[in-house]
Amino acid sequence: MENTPRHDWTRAEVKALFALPFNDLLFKAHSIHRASFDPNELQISTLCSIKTGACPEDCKYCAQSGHYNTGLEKEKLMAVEKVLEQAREAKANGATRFCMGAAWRSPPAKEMPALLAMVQGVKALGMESCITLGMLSPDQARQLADAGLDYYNHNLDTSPEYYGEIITTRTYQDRLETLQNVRDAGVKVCCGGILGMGESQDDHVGLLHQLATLKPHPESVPINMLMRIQGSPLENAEPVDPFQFVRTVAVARILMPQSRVRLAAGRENMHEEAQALAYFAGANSIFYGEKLLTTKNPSASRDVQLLQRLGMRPEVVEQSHDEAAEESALASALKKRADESAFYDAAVV
Ligand code: SAM
Ligand code: DTB
Ligand code: SF4
Repeated sequence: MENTPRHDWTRAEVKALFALPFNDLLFKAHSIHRASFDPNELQISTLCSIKTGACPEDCKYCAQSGHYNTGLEKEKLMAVEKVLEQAREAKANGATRFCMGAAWRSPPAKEMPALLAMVQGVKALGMESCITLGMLSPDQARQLADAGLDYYNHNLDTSPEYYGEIITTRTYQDRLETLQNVRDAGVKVCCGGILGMGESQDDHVGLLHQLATLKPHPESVPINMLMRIQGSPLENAEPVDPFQFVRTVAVARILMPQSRVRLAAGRENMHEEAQALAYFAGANSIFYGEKLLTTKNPSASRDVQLLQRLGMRPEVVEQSHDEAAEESALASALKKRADESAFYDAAVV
């Protein structure tokens, strides 16, 4: 029963979940998690920055805002074939979803044909496609939907009250309108936020309350830990307590029982124990590959080792016969390590 999505959560209910003792909260979240998902399975996405830097928005956390001197080299929109080359590589490494990100306030009309070709190309590889381009008009959302786009990423980032401390060049309402345009076009929604921007626990309550009262819930909910960017206004922000991060994942899992909750940016600076707790609390999706958009992610070999130690495996996505015949680098590396440890176990017995 607790796994039927609700959209009428009150802020007081969300606050009460955060106030539960840690073990009670994790037990509740994990029980809900198990009822909807295989708890040992992770959805694997790989990111690609298709247009980098010189963004007109002033998001205080971002390496790509043109308002701050973060030392990032700006690049114009990548060629379609270059993007598809990276998608093929991501697929061979084991990603089932390819996420393309552009540093724009909204996509320029003249770039739409190339963007649509990227979405079509990723789909033709048998991968799920996700893209994030800033604000979308209803017409742009429809064009992307017609090209076969599976997910659009557009984060609310924080609570409505704290938003103005972080971004002044657009409003919360602007974000909600794009989310609605994406929904109306029939594209699945990827929407989450960032922890560690100097906000309070009440802002974590406010963010999750907003996400959990969207109807339907976002199918994908990325929870990012701030990657502190030198030269950005948040370069010295206080790190978040890892237990508060895990709590936020657990509350997201309880509020949105059918959504994929992603342990998104920030794993590079997170202990493996905290990541394992987040998976127990209900996170079941990660970004895989050495780079996020402009910052570091754990190396593939570190992730293979961690997943193997935890007995976790990538989600299997329905594929055509030919595609299924090819095993991804991630699947075979996990299998190889499993064989090696079986050998080791046999040797020490
Ligand atoms: N420009 C588009 C937009 O803002 O919607 C798309 C790209 S933007 C980089 C995508 C998301 O990445 C942001 O909404 C934010 O939540 C997340 N993000 C950006 N910089 C980050 C950082 N330094 N640490 C953690 N998350 C970050
Ligand atoms: C999301 O929530 N996190 C991703 C993706 N959606 C687009 C981006 C993380 C960016 C981290 C900072 C960087 O690499 O520049
Ligand atoms: Fe631009 Fe997106 Fe970065 Fe904000 S988060 S500065 S909109 S790239």
